[in-house]
Amino acid sequence: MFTELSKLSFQGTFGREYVWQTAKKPNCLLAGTILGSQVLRVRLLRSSRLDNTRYQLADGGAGTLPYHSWIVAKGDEQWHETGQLEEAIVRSILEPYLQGWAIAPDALRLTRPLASEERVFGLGERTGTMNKRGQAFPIWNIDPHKGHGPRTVTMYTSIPFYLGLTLNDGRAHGVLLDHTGRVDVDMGNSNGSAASMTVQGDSLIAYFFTGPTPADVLKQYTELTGRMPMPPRWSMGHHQCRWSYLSQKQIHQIATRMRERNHPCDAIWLDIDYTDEYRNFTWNTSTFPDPEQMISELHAQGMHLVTIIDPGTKIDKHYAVYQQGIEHDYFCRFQNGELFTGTVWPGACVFPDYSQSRVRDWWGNLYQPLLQQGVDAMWNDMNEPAVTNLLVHDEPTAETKTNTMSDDVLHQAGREQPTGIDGPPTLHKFYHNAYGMEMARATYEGLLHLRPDSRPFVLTRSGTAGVQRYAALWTGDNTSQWADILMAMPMCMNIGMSGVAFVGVDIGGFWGASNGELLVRFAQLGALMPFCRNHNAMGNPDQEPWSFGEPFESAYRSAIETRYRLMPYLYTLFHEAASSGAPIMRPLYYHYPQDEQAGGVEDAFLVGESLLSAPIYEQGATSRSVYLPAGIWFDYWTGDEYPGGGWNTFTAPLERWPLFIRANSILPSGPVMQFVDQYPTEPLTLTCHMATDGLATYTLYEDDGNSLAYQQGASARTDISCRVLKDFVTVEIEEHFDNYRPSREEYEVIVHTGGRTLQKKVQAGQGKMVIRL
Ligand code: MIG
Repeated sequence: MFTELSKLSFQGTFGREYVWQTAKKPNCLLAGTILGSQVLRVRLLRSSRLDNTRYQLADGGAGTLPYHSWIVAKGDEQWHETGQLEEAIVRSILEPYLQGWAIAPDALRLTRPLASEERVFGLGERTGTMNKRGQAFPIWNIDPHKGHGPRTVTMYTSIPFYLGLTLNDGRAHGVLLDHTGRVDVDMGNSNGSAASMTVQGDSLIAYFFTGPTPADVLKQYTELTGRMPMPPRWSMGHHQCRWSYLSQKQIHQIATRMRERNHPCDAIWLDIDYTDEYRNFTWNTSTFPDPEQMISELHAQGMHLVTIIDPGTKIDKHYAVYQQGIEHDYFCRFQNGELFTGTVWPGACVFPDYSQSRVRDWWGNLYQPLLQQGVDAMWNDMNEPAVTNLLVHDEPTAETKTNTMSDDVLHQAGREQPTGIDGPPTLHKFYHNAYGMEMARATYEGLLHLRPDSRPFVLTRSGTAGVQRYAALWTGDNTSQWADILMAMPMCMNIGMSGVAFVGVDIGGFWGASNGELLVRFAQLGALMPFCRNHNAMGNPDQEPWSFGEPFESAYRSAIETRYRLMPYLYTLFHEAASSGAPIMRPLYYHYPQDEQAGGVEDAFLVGESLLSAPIYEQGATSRSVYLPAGIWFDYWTGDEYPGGGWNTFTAPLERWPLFIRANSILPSGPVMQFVDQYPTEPLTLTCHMATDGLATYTLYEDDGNSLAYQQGASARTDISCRVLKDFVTVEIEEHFDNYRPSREEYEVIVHTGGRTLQKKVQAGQGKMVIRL
C-alpha cells in the first residue's frame, strides 16, 4: 500500500538542496536541487533528518551529496552553471518534480505523467519493441537461461534511465533513478498515462534531464553518469571469437586464414578454454605451451589478442588467486561472515567483492602477467554475477531473482570508513546491478594502471548506468536465427540511448547453427554496429567468414570491407560519443524527432547523421522496404538519388544491403586495410553528396589511435565544407593539427550532385584550401 506524499512544507535550504517535509507520519523528506541548467535532482528519504555525510564519486573524486553512488560520476560541486538564482525561482522550478512520490512500509515509488503522444526509449538492454510504453518489467541483471527472446523480462545489463519523446512537438526529456538494486518499472502498463519506478529501501533518488532534443538529453545524462573514453582504434575493427579456440595452433590457423583470404580483422579472442580448468589468469599449458610466442606472431600479423576473465574464482587451496583472496578477505560474504559460494565453470567458486577499492586494485593487478605476455585487452563475462548451478532450474520468464548472488550478501564497500571512497557497506540486494560494472571498472583501472600509455579496451556483459566509463558492451547469447537480426536493432539503439555507445551483438548468432545466408546478413548488420565481433557457441558448426564457401565468403568480406573504408567516419563518431555522449548507432528519431514515421522505425538505424543502414532480416529476401526521412538520399552502392519522406522498396542481392547517404553531407573514407592501423589513411577521400543547391559541413577527427595524448588535445581536426550553387561547386578544407599530424600526402575530393560526379586530388598539409570543381 503506497501513500502519496502530500502536504509538503518547505523547510529551507541545506547546502545546495531545497528541503520539504511531509506534515503527517511517517515523516519523509524530499530534497531537490538544480545542477547545471538542465539537470535536476530530487530525492526522497524515509527520515525526518537530512543526512549530510560527504561521499565519494565513482571516479574517486569528492562529491558533496550526502549519499554514496555507484552510478553518478559528477559531484554537485562540479556543476557551476546555475549561479545565484533566487530561492523563489529555484523553488518554482523544482515544484513540478515534487509530485508523484509515494511511500509504502518497505518500498518507495516515483510516478511521472506520460503525455498522450509520449514514447519511452532507453532503459538499457532489453528485447522487444523499441518503444517501452505499455510495458512493465524489472531492472535486475541476470543471465537469461539459454539466450533471450521477445518475452525475456530482463537481461545482463539493465539501466534505470528512460527518455520520453513526444513526437508531435519533438521534445525529449529524461529520468534516471540512481539506484543499483531492483527497480520495478511500469511504463504506462497498469495506468496508461503514468510511468512509475519502484524500489525497496529508504531512499529513492531521481535525476531529471530537461532536453529539449534527444541529443540534449544524452548530453545531460552522460555529463552526470560519464562518457566512454576513446577506445584504441583497433577495437573498432572486425573481431573473431569462438567458444572456444582450443589451442595455440588453432589460433595461428585462424589468424593466418584471415590474412590469406583477405578478411579484414583486428583481433582474435580466447574464450574460457585457454585456462587451466577455468582458473582465471592461468593457461592450459598443454594446449597453449607458449602464449608469448603465439601473441608475438599475432602482433606480427597486425592482430590483437583478447582473453576472457570471469569473476567466479575456483575454490582450490593450491590456486594463488584463491589463496590471496582468502588471506586478505577479498571475497563476498553473507552478513554472518560466511563466504558466498556458487558453482560456475571451475566448479565451486567464490566471488571478489568489487565494491571495495582495495579488491578492485588487487584484481586489476592480477592482469599483469597476461599483459606481460602480450595480451591486448580483456573480456569480462558472467559478471551479473551468473551462478550456473541455479541456472539449470531457472525459468527466466517467471523468475528473475535466482541464478545470481544472494540478496543478503553484504558488500563491504568502504568497510569501517563509510564516508570514504567506496561508501558504506551495502547488501547485495541494493548493489546487485553494479556488480558487473564494478568488475569492469576493476579491469579498466587495472589495465590503465599497468599500461599507462595505452587506452584500455574492456568488453563486459553486465553493467548498469555509467558502465560506458569502463567498457564496451555486447548483448550476450543471441541465437543464429533471422529474428535475432531484427531484435538486435531496437535493443542496441536503446542501449545507445542509455549512454552506452560502444555496443554490438554476436555476428552469426551464438546459440544454434548458422548458415551462409544468415551469416552474411548478420555481418551486414554488424558491419555498421559500433562493436563488430563474430562469435559462436561450443558445439555449433563453424561460422568464420569462410565457413560456408562462396558466394557467402565474398559477401561477408565485402560487408566488413565497407566498415574498414568508413573507418575515418566511424572514428570521428567514437570521438563524438566520447565528448558529448551521442550514440554511434542512432534511432531515426534522434535526428528526426518530429517525424511520426521515423519514430516508429525499429528495423533500420542511422550511423551518425549521414548514413542510414537497413539490414536484411528475412531468409531469402533480396529486397525490403525502407523509410527514408525527409530530404534527398543517395544509394551508397549505386549513387542513385531518392526523395525522402516515405517508404520505398530497395533491392538487396546477397552482397549488398540497403544503405543510404543523406544529401548535403560529407563522408570521409579511406582504402580498405586488413587491420585498421596497417597504413596511414592515404588518400583520405572526402565524398560530398549534394543537392543541386546545397551546403554541407563536416569536421573529421583524427588522433594517434592508441595513446592518451588526445586527452591533452593531441589531435587533428579537419573542417570541410562543400557548397553547390547551380554550376558552382566549391569545397573548402581547413586543417587544424594540434600536436598530432596525420601522415598524408593527398585528399581525394569527390562531389556527387545532380547526376554528375566531380573529382579532384589536392595536396594535403596546406592549412587552408579552396577547391573549385
Ligand atoms: O555460460 O565463456 O555470453 O559469449 O562464449 C556460457 C563461454 C558462458 C557466456 C557468454 C559467451 C561465452 C560463454 N559464456
